[in-house]
Amino acid sequence: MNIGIVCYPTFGGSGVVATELAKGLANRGHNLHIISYAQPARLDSFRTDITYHEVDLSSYPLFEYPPYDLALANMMVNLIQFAKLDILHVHYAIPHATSAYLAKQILNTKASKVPVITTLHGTDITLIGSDPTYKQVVDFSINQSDGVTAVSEYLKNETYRLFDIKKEIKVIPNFIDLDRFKKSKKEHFKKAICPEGEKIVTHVSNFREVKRVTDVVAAFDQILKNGVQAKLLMVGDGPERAKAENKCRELKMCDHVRFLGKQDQVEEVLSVSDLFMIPSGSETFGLAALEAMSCSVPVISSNIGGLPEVNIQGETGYLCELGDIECLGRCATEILKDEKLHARMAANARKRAEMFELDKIVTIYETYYEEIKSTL
Ligand code: GMT
Repeated sequence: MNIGIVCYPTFGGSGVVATELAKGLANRGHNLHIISYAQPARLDSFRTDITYHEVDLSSYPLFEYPPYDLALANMMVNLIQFAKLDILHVHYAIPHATSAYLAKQILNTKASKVPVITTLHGTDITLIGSDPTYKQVVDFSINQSDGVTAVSEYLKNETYRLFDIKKEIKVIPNFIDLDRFKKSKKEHFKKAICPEGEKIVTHVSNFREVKRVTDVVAAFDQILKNGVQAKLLMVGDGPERAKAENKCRELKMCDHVRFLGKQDQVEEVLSVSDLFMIPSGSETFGLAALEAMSCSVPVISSNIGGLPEVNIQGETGYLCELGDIECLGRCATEILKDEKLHARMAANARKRAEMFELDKIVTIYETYYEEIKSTL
């Protein structure tokens, strides 16, 4: 099949899932076209079976806000016609599903058709998508897609709750490359960070407010106060980083915390980690938790959104109520102090991650493409 994938190019969430899906589909012999406003972070090497198309935003004196949605729709029309796309799969509803609808309308006038599939990822539904500024358009555009998928049961239910969706939403969870995300020996790295053999607690995110990075620092302070020799690795960057840094100054424990910034090879950091902490205020899936689990790292997460579908209470880690720092610190301490418990949870985490294995999930997408194509 010739498959068009539209996504955001950013490091986090939907852009990563879309690009890894494109690679997985290309590995099965499909021809992929990735459309975005910049080269996706995970599209890092040349391949003859994946073509990247950058949406060109011509500037014009009248355009204080250049109309990206229109430029994107125009590119969709061109690719559907000239690259003969069999499927157009858009990731994140805003504005991709809307541009796809417009492209379909234009193609109707040219007696040309392509099925459009929209994958809902998270804030396109739970936050910005349901904001009154966009809600009517998002609702309409999702209903106009030929197929709709969501990355968790939670997100599916939230979409039905927040919008008036007439379509059936299929849950296709996010996935993981088990060969890339596995525990590997990085002893030199561990030794450099923890010369005294301290435990490593890791957090990875884009440091937006929703990630509650100051909760990570506060919970880590509890771990230290509970007598665990440990270091905290904060991976990523974003608007809340300064607050997190201030928090560790305020708690006078900056010597135990390292802010590593954005890291391409996050699996190397996870390989030396003993525990992963993700206390988010909203998370429809929690890909970062799955990446940690795939590297055999137990997870302490908040008990919200799609996280309980990934991190299983008492098996792969623990879940705490939102903002319950005492619980986060206590549960983390329990795992870090008990070697047997840690080993059991680490093994369970990897086993759980195997259920989200890339190839398995790519097959589900492939089958879904065929199913939607056959309904047109
Ligand atoms: O909102 C974000 O953090 C980015 C967002 C995205 O769509 O790019 O992430 C969401 O999608 C990820 C991939 O499906 C999920 O793993 C994240 O849980 C989800 N984030 C939120 O719901 C906050």
